[in-house]
Amino acid sequence: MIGPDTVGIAERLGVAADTATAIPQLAAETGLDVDAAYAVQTALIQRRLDRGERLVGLKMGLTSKAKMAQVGVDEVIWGRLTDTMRVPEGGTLDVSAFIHPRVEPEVAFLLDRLPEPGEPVGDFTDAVRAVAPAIEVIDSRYANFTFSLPDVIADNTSAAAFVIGPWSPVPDGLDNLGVLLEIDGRVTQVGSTAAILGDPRRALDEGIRLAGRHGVRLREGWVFLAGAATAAVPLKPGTHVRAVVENLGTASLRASA
Ligand code: OOG
Ligand code: MG
Repeated sequence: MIGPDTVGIAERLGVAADTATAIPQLAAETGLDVDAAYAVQTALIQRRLDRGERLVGLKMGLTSKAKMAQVGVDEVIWGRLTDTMRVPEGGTLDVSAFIHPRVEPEVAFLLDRLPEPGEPVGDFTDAVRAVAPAIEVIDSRYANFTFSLPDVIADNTSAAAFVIGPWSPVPDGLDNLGVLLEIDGRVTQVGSTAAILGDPRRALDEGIRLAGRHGVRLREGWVFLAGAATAAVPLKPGTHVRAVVENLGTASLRASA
């Protein structure tokens, strides 16, 4: 039997993103399982690297029950971040470049020296230089923001853009900081970093382990998004979004009108 057409599927997803045009789900039709879906994700990222983008980090997805329930997929997943996805703190995002963008509040880690593959992270503060509040913008390339597990993995876990707020040294009590998402000054989501696998530090262990299975090693200097602590909300044109993490401060962005 011939396997799925990895590059062809990546091209469909890449064009959907480039043209902000939703496509139907494709995993069932093309016979993608989880491993094949990560191969598609690799090809989709290669397409970005081929046009000059740089890998700058890794993001985790579905590390909280709120997120799993929102999208109906209950496995932890990971995707890649490139330099062009980063929006400066307080910057404006051109929402017309996206299909149906959503925002979610996250915690980011700035990676330091990481252990050899297969070895556990010993001291978290050796592996992570700093932490920051963050906003992730996700934009599923699938119609109605609806997908299966292999579909969302192939689509680089809906990654679209991200904002990182100010970096701080790793604070005490990182496993239970309050998290808010505000739109135009109104609180729309409330959570805690405890929602992220019980402790967001666990997201790093999972990222190292799961990405390692596919030959991807996290690098010093990379940004790591641990996953949203709350459900995501639609990003509407002309709005101002803030993610507030207790003791860490705020990440913010403006959606173009
Ligand atoms: C998948 C990406 C999930 C998170 O933080 O849980 C994610 C999606 O919801 O479309 O980024
Ligand atoms: Mg996310």
